[in-house]
Amino acid sequence: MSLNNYIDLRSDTLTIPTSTMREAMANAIVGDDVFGEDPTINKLQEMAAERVGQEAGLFVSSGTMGNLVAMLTHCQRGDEMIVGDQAHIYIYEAGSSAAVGGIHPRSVPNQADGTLKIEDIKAVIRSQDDHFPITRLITLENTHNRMGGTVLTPAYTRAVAEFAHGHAIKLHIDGARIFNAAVALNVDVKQLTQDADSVTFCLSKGLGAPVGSVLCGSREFIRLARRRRKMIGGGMRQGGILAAAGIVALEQMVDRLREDHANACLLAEGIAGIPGLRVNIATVQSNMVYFELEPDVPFDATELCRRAGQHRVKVLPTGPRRIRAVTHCWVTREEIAEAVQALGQCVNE
Ligand code: TLP
Repeated sequence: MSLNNYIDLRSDTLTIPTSTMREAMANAIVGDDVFGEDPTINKLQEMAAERVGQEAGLFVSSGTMGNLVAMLTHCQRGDEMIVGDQAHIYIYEAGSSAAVGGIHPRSVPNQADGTLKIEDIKAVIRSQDDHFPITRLITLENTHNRMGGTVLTPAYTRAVAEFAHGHAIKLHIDGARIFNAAVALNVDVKQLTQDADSVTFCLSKGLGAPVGSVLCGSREFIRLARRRRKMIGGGMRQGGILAAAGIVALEQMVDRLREDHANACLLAEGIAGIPGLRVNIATVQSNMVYFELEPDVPFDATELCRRAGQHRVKVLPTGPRRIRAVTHCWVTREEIAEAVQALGQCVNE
């Protein structure tokens, strides 16, 4: 089950397509998507929009592209966007809102559960004054990657959407792992997405497809977003080859995310029992486990990851003493037990 003979827990982006996906890809009926004529892409876009309770969808190459196209569609140059200070959009997307869109990011602190406090959002909304940019957009992230894969609830999402709309501000959700959130909460994913003005989700993370994300929103929003996607070179041509795997991902890979979450719990419990490692179990709500080296461990996260590699386990340093492990469909329960054992050995070598 492992990837290239490793128990590779660095990310769920490392998942490779299943044999059903490869078969669907080989048999996909394709056309030119820039003409709107790829039937497989069209089918995926309709399925995706229906699943998340939005009117229309747009296939994009990545979560990063989906977020950028959303920001470009909601905002004009010089507008401001409110974003969590630990958000993927803010930290890991090469400053695209500013670099490509001329959009000014205004960060507010992410809470330990991944939320933004509504009072913090309220405090940074700009008043009407020629000195200020115009606050146009709020972005949320669900699940929240850097806060530990934490899950935002339907009630919280609805509250932020109502607040945003009350101030004539749009809400975008970076839902790279929104299906993990839905499965963790045992709710229909619509409850996490239908109140937003746009949402992106990734097919190529825990859902296992090789490439692609879908941006969803109203019909008019997606019409405008298509133009922004074109502008940044994202026309998908015969991308139905990829969309075919995305359809399988939506049909077959969502419910099984439960296994990844159970494995993440098992991993976290195992790590909690290793002297020298510290893990905050409360944040382990989906398929991620972040853990830290205790202060008395005489080496850093990079060294721990190097040692783990020698035991056929790959984990990712995300800070000087912070490490991330992500469970996914190519890691079995037995391999989780093996990984815990290996990590224990690494700390004591
Ligand atoms: N995250 C990747 C890395 O970029 C950190 C990972 O391994 O977790 N939103 C969120 C919340 C994400 O975690 C990611 C990818 C993206 C967007 C971007 O998706 P891609 O990689 O498809 O551009």
